[in-house]
Amino acid sequence: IFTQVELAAADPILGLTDAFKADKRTDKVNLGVGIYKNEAGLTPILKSVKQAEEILLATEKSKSYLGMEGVEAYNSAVQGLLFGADHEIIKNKRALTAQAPGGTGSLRVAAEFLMRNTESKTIWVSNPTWANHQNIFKSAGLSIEQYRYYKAETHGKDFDAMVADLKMAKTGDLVLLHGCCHNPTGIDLTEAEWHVMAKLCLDNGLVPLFDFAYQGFGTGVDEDAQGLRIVASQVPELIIANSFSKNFGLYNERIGAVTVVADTESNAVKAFSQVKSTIRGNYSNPPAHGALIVSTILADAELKLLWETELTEMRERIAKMRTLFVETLKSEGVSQDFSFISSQNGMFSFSGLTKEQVAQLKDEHAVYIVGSGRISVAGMTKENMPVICKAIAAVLA
Ligand code: PLP
Ligand code: TYF
Repeated sequence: IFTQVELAAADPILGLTDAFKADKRTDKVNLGVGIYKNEAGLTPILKSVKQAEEILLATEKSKSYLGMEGVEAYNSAVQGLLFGADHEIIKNKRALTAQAPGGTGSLRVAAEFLMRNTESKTIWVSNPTWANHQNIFKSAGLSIEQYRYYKAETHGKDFDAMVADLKMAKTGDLVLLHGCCHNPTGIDLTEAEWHVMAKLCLDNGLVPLFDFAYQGFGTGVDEDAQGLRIVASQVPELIIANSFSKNFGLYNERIGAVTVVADTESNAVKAFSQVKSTIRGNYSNPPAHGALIVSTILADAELKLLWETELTEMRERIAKMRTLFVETLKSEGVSQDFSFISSQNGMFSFSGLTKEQVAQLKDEHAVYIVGSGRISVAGMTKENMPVICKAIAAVLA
């Protein structure tokens, strides 16, 4: 049977890591995959996470199965981070949350639940969007449409085009919205634009599906939830898939959650029963460790403060690298204006480099970035910056 199987194309992002690992050059730099590195170029375990793990090691009594929805304390802590404590949605029990394996697993569960149980079978995603979105949604059977988002000429957003395209969406269609730190562009909606988006969804019966993978990497934990909270205050039904891979550095623990917000408590209960059924048919119940780490940290005032401090450190280091990147490009003789990079949010900078230039960076300079021109600023350090900028200057010359 396997003779007929076609070899899969390499993943546009993870395939780069494979190529990078196989590269024998010693001055190579990987700015492809979105993984946070500190000034020493390492991805260490957060201190808050280590301390939570010490507590767990001392107190955990059983490795028995979790329920399909995962750790209860974790799921309510997630709602607190998303909406803010005491939010109307929480008080009225309109939201129910299920722990899931990472943002990817959460998106997949959400998509499959929607596909099987609702009339929402088309999802609108931004052009461009995270390379895995189409893969996840197609696997669940959803049809995909794109809305315009990015304007190459200005290195900015084309909000009018976004609105114009979404006006063509039909009642019940899903709209994928990046909660903050849009991947790959780093360009987010403004407060006023979120209000327009909320009204558009409300007026046209569109259902927002939030992908929230970078809470705390933009401006702050609460600040980054602004868009979600604006939309949730006006649109009665929505879904959120969030991830703690980046903001807790829990990449390989695979920890995230899918949250369903309904107009009433009883509708939330019905929808959630089907979310659980979807989980049962996929992996039955989630692994516990990542959720216990997050809930231990969020339940302890001191640990929570330590986590917030560590998250701020990561965010501020990336911001510094953005500034240094723009400055170093200039000092390496690049005449094009790259100042737009300083105003982008999150881990990535959307450089505007062409496919050919990206290939040249890799082949001639061992600098790896994604084919779209997306550069992981989170992988830059003072040490590798000159190498990176010299290479970019060379391909732009
Ligand atoms: N969504 C976006 C936009 C992402 O960039 C990522 C990871 O890079 C994810 C979701 C999912 O992350 P994970 O499955 O590792 O939690
Ligand atoms: O860099 C990115 O955009 C992501 C990172 O299981 C990633 O693709 C890597 C592995 C994974 C999920 C996300």
